[in-house]
Formats: sequence, structure tokens, C-alpha cells
Amino acid sequence: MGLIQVTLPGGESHEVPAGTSAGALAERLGLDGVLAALVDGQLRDLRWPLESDARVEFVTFDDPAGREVYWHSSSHLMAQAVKQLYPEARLAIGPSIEEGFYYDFDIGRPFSPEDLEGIEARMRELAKADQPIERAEIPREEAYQRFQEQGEVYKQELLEEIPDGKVSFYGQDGFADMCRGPHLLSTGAIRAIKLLATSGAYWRGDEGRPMLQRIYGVSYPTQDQLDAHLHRLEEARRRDHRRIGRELRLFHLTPEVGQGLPLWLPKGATIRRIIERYIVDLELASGYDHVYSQEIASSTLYKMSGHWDHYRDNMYPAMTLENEELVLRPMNCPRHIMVYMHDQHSYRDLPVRIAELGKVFRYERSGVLTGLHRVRGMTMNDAHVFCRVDQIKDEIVGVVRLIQRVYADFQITNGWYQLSLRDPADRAKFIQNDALWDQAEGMLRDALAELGIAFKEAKGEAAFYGPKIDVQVPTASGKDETLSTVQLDFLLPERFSLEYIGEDGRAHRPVMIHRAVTSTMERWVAFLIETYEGRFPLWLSPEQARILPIADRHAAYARAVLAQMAAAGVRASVDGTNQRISYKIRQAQVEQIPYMLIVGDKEAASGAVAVRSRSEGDLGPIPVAEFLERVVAEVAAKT
Ligand code: TSB
Ligand code: ZN
Repeated sequence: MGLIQVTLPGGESHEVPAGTSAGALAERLGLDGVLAALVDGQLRDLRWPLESDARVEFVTFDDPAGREVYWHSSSHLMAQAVKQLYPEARLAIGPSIEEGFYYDFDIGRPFSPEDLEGIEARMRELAKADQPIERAEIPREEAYQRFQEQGEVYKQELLEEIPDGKVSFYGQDGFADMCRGPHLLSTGAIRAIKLLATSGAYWRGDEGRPMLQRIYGVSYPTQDQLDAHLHRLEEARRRDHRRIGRELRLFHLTPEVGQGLPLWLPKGATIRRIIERYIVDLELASGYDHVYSQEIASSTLYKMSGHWDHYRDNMYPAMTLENEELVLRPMNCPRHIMVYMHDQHSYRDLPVRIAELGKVFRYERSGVLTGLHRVRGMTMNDAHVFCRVDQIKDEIVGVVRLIQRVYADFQITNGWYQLSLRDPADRAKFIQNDALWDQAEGMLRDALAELGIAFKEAKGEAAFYGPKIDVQVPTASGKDETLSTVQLDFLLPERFSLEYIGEDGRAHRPVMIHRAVTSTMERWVAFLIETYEGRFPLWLSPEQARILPIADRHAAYARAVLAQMAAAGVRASVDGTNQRISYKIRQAQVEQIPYMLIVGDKEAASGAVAVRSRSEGDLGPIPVAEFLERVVAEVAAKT
């Protein structure tokens, strides 16, 4: 038998007999935890025989490719368990996903939690039996016959799409599934298993086809890793703004109103109003002019701006009324451009900063809608800065400083910066003008350097009209989303022929900076809910204090205290129910109310309240006036 040359990633090479399996090689090299191998760039089973000279790279569970193999084999193990327990179940497909795996079964009814427990237990037994997983190639005809005999109609349909020739099967202990692979060497490698959820899923995602039952699961080489994963899921659930928003009655999403069109309930609306007042005041103090413009308008502007050509996929369809074609605006920019164009501008007036809490509508696909994080109707903290080229850097630095100031006030510490660039190959998404793009991208890079901010670059993430500096933050589900954005745009001023009169008395073209600091109210509040886990700091709490009378006879005093609170601008309420005081306290705790003010005979007699703070516990009786001072100071400090 001949020898072949195997080259490892470090450049190190080995001579082995031709036909040596990738797994045998890993063993010879004393490698641990190897799950599969990349042979000349192709992911292969460890049984793969190395027949000629090759580059070989081993993958473990730490590599995405390794996890893919691991979870894919786990989905087969689940299918094996389901077929043993429910022979009538028909198999559809079972891939690995980003975090785990699923398999779709046709069983004519939903799986119950007990079913899942039973399947999970059977999977553990099958894994323990450590059955070898083997690959076989079968002529297509034979495979078809086999599926026909077994009544596997979905597999038959899949097979019909595969060209003639042979198909590969992977099998263990009498169970076999048509699959390209690769897979683990044996079921014993799957050590810790958890089935997480089940849901209905149409075959091929098509509402006209049968409803299948999908089971989601996850598996790990060790119990500790699985425990850590389950802990992460629990954390995500705990912080999930959709759950907290429901429990604290902040907002409501319902199909009767429309997908992605949230209702702000009174408490959520209060939080939003505080943020809106805060940011508008800050902008007015920072040289912005606030305007109002309509959210519905003639499509003309959006045709001029390029939205029609580059952004229409994200727009609600146009409607026609008396020969006018109208659109719901997806962006505010063209309106602010019209505000700019309303006046003549001289170089001395610039920069002109036009701001608006502008409502926009975007057609986000139903699959990506997520609570308040991603909606279809939203109110943006938007502004457009019109300036001279020599002012660009200062303006960008100014906006980033404003962002930093706001993040400090909201105690947001986990944001990171992304420089979002065009993808020169994507000619449909971006307005074409290489010279202007290069200039704008270079300027944003310079501004970040001047600010001394570390950043990551992301190709293809720019707006259609220009590159952006985006502040990315992680959501509870672990995904990163853009919160704030600063966008440099040479192209819209060009399309609208914007002008200002320069020092030389001639017309010049200004530049535009698009920016959103507190994102949209929807996403900002979603992020805050998750950051604070529903425990809003005092200045943002919809209800800052709740007055809890111990008995009915204290109700009048409670109302008098409430009046004092209202007069001092403190948001408070009285719990006038006839529940016991311990119950009232628990209720206020569940609702994350920062201060509980308990009032009984002693407090009523002395003009005091017995204060229980959410963060500091029992503070004892405090005169009402003194408590108010404390609250006012705490609100001002935004702590
Ligand atoms: C900043 N024309 C610019 C504007 O002048 C613009 O619209 N930029 S944007 O498209 O990037 O949107 C600004 C911000 O809105 C984003 O950074 C993001 O934080 C937020 N946002 C975007 N889409 C959604 C959505 N579907 N739901 C909630 N917030 C969103
Ligand atoms: Zn804009």
C-alpha cells in the first residue's frame, strides 16, 4: 500500500498509508475532542478514508463546523427515538441550527411535554448504547422503494428532487436516514441532551401543505456545557422585554391592530414621554431646530431621493387618491430636505440641524418582527444636519459626543461601534458613485480615529445613500442590534441640488448627516427594559412611589400625601384596595415600584411616610417634605 502526505494547518506534514481514516490520523496525533475533519476544505466524517495527498484540519465542538455535525447527529438520534416510540410518525427534515437542532415529524397531533420527556429519555439510552453511525450509498431507485415501503412520503418528495445516481444514508442500530452528512462516529459522543420546545411547522413552510410537529433540542459534550446553555436561555427569558413589557403593562401587540404596530399602554407611554422630553430638550440646547412633518406624502419626493429605487422593498405599497400617489414614509430625510430648501442659506448659517420625533413605517418581514425591537410603525429620534464640507468632522464628533452623553445618562455600557460600509458589488442596494462613497467612508474613519474609538467594519451594512457609524448593542436573545446611528451623505444633497451661498458669493453644495441618538422610541425602550430588567431608574419609572394605607381609616391621609406628591411632580398612586398590607407590598415589589410609602396612625399623626426603597429596603418614617427632596434630587441625578 502506498504512502500519502497529509498536511496540517500549521504546515506540519505526516506520511500515512493511503486509506487511513481521518479519525485514525487524529488518534495517531493524540488529538482530543475531534468530531470531524476538513479534508481539502470539505467537511468529512472521521471514517473518511484519506486516499491521496491532502490538507487536513480537524474540527472540535469549539468550531462552528464541529457543532453543526454534533447537532445534526443529535437530530438523527431524536428521529431514531421518535420512530421507536411512535412508529407511525413520518419523518420530514432535521437540520442543525444556530444553537441546537430540530426535526419535523408528521404525527397528526402535537407532542405533549410528557412526550418530550419520553423522547429525551430514549435519546439518552440510545446515546449510552454508543452505536456506531455508518454511512452507506444506495442507488436512488432502491432508496425510493425503501421509502415507499416505509410510507415515508416526505422523504419520497425530497428524493424526487435529487438527480439520478446514488444517495447517501446514515444509520445507527437499524435506523437510517437519507442525509448528506457528515456525522459523528457514534451516538456515544452525544453526552448531554435537552429537548426544549415543540411547535407546529408547515411542511416546506407552505400553509397549503400538512402541519408538522417540530421538536427543538440542544446537546453538548458535557453536562456543564448544557447547564450553562440552559442558564443562558433562562437569563434571556428573564430579560426578554416582551415578557417584562407584558407583565409591567408597558405595551401591547395584537393582530387586531396589525403586526409590528405596538400600542403604548399608559405606563409605557409615560416612559416614552420622559425620554422624548429629555432628548428634545437636550437637542434644543445643542443647536437643533425641531420641526413637525407628515407621515404620509406624495411619492414624488421618495422618487427623487432614491428611496423608490433602493428602498421600495421596505415600504408599504403606495395608494392613489385624486391622481396623487401617496406613500407612508419609511424615512424622514426628504421632508427635512424640503425644510432646508424652504429658505436660502448662506455659509454663515451652517450647520443647520433639523430634528423631529418622526413617525415612519417600514415593511419589515413578519419573520423578523420582534416585540418593540423591530416593528413596522416607529417614532425615530431623527435629525439631519446640513453643513459645509469643512464642518463635517466637527459635526460628526459632536453627534458622537451627544451619543456618549446620552448613554451615560441612561447608564448604557455595553454598546460597541461599527463602521458600516457599502458593498461595491451590490449595485442594486447602494446609489452608485464610487468617488463620493470613498470620500464619505474615509471621513467617518477619520472621525472615529480622532475620537479614539475602537470599531469593527461591516461591509454591505451602509444606508443606500451613505456609510454609517452605528452603535451596536446586544439584545436579551444574544443578537446585536443597531441602536444609535450617524450617517454621512453626499448623495441626497446631489439629488435634490441643495445649495448654500459661499463666502465667494457663489452657490455650493452642502453635505448631510443623518443621525438617530435614541434610535426609535420602540427600540430604545425595548433595549432599556432588557438592560434594567424592568427595574427602571427613578427618573424613568412610570410610577415612582406607591402610597399604601394600612387600613381604611388612613385613606384620607394617603390622598393628602398623594396631592403633595403630584404638586412636586412625583408620579405616585394610592393602593386603595382592601388587601392586607403585606399583599400590597408584594404587589408593589412585583411591579418594581421604586418607593413604597406605608401610612398608618403614627405617620398620619406626624405628617410622615414609612419608606421602603426598592434598592435599600426599609428606611423608616420620613417627613413627607424630606422624602420629596430626596426624590427630586435622585431624579435630577438620574440614578
Ligand atoms: C437616522 N434616515 C436615517 C435617519 O436620518 C435612518 O432612517 N436611518 S436608519 O434606517 O438606520 O434608522 C435609524 C434607527 O432606527 C436605526 O439605527 C435603528 O436603531 C432604528 N430602527 C430601524 N428600523 C427599525 C425597526 N424596524 N424597528 C425599530 N427600530 C428601528
Ligand atoms: Zn435620514
